[in-house]
Amino acid sequence: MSNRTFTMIKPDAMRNGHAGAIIDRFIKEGFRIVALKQTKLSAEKAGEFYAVHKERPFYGELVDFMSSGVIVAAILEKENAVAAFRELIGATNPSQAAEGTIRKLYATSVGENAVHGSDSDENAKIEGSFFFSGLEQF
Ligand code: FUP
Repeated sequence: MSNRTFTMIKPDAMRNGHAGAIIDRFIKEGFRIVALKQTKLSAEKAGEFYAVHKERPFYGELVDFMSSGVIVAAILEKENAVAAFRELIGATNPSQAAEGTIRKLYATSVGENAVHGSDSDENAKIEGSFFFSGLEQF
């Protein structure tokens, strides 16, 4: 187990002014910041990141949304990070997310759901290296 996960604060949460509160929550929940940056995905890069969803009906909207504004990308470390972080962010659809989770607090809808969290150690590694070189990870 790598104890690392990858996250993005999505364009909705950035536009709504929640980035500071969300990063503060990561730290307060015991995640150590391994890497962190603000960036913006082109439609091409967003399509590549979400290629696994290519055949899904929401793919076009997802790509448009994820390339619609700046994001914050980060690699976080904590024991059992992938599962611990998924619990912290809550269900994909904020209307089904548990009280106190980041998506319950800050997400707008299932499509514009404030944060991304890797779903496996393998994907955490792939997604982290999509955004950060080895020299940017501490
Ligand atoms: P999650 O792992 O919780 O981020 O959810 P998924 O990997 O299933 O979905 C990735 C992203 O696709 C979601 F964050 C938002 C988008 N999505 C939709 O827009 N509609 C859906 O019905 C499901 C996902």
